[in-house]
Amino acid sequence: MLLRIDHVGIACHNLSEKIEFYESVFGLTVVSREINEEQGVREAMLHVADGDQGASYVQLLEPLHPDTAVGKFLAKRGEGVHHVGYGVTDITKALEEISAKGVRLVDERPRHGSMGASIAFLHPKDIGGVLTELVETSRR
Ligand code: V0V
Ligand code: CO
Repeated sequence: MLLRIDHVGIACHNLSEKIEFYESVFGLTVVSREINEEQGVREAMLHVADGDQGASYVQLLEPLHPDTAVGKFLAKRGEGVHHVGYGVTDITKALEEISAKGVRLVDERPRHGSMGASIAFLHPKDIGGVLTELVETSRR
């Protein structure tokens, strides 16, 4: 069901500073920078590698407001890994299958994600404390 790791989402206070850090330490390149109002984030995707099943990225996330998913996470835990995003072929089918196994879905239906992808989150409390995202890419 899971094709690859699409991205690792990392919460930070200052997106521009964190981008510079990843560029200078790892030599990564920003391939997309977006504001997603629905998710309450300003985010950047930095390309890591290409594989048979598609590319993988680091996603840096800065909250638009304190009262957002990432804002609350930063207040509680500070900067660090926020979620793991896995590539799937058919996100609607994957959500049905996962839900049938008793895992709580944060999103019953896919939402709008970075670079035109369809995304949906699974509840961290049902995945051993890891906020998990499914990603169906459009064209990457
Ligand atoms: C919260 N919790 C987490 C967590 N966030 N555990 C692991 N990883 C995280 N990232 C825990 C938290 O410590 C609490 O546990 C419990 O869940 C409830 O948290 P809360 O602070 O009361 O917050 P809630 O319940 O209001 O919201 C938690 C959920 C929320 C997961 C439902 O963060 C959410 O809807 N996330 C999905 C949307 C999202 O994260 N968007 C930003 C990325 P204790 O302390 O009670 O034990 S957008 C993105 O990735 C995009 C656009 C993309 O990839 O394209
Ligand atoms: Co993400």
